Amino acid sequence: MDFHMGLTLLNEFVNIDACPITESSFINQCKKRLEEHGALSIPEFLRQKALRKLVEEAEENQVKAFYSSSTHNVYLTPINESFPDDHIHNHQIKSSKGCITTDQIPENSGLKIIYRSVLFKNFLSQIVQERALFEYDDPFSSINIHYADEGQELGWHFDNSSFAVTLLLQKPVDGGTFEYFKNVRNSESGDMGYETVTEIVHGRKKPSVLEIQPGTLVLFRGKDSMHRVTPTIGDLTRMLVVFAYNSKPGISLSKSAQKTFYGKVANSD
Ligand SMILES: O=C(O)CCC(=O)C(=O)O
Ligand SMILES: [Fe+2]
Repeated sequence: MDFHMGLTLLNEFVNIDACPITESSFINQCKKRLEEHGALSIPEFLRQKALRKLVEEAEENQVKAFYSSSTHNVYLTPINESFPDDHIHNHQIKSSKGCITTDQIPENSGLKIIYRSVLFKNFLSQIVQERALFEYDDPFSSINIHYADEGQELGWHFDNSSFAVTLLLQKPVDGGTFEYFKNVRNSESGDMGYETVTEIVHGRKKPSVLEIQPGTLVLFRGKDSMHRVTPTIGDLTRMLVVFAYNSKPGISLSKSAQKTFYGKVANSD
């Protein structure tokens, strides 16, 4: 597909006038904001009509969602017996949500058009400074929709991936707030940030809050920035799309992770 066809197709779903993702001044502005704040939100990224359609699709598919709850530490790593039980490394936190996978999203969905768009991938790769971005090789992990019903939350954690891309479809009546602290640990140097993590987990520090309305695109560096989503309040489900990319082709989520996150494992050779 050439540039103009690609842009015309994307323009059906994305508000290109307000978010000119192929223009270098817009790209540079986004890059700077991500570097400064560790998070970047682009409001009104989705067109109103596209948003309404995607909410409808997500609602229809909610019955297929795999609901799970887990306890984990903030690093999403196993308990380390060499630390005392009360060490922050072993502090257990609760998370729960529903999730549907790429294969459960319609082939003609705007989500697949956006996710696979070369122009969108170029936009992201320039902001996060990767040479190129690739979809997952397994049929589940590239695009997920997360559902958080009343009382469900994501506890404090660091992500395994170096950046995350999300798109909020539906905001609850209250709660469901994305809170974060920039650069709490340094995964490259191995600094675990235990002191700051302890302060945060015990509620002794005031987090930054990302204001997100439905239709907002968010880019986030969650590997070193600790974050959480507060419990949903009220009977309107929080619905959020996660676009996941790799910096190399041919990567699948491990079978054990597929089982944990999706409650199923894809056939593979
Ligand atoms: O729901 C969100 O806004 C963030 C999700 C998140 O942090 C994650 O999936 O790791
Ligand atoms: Fe996260």
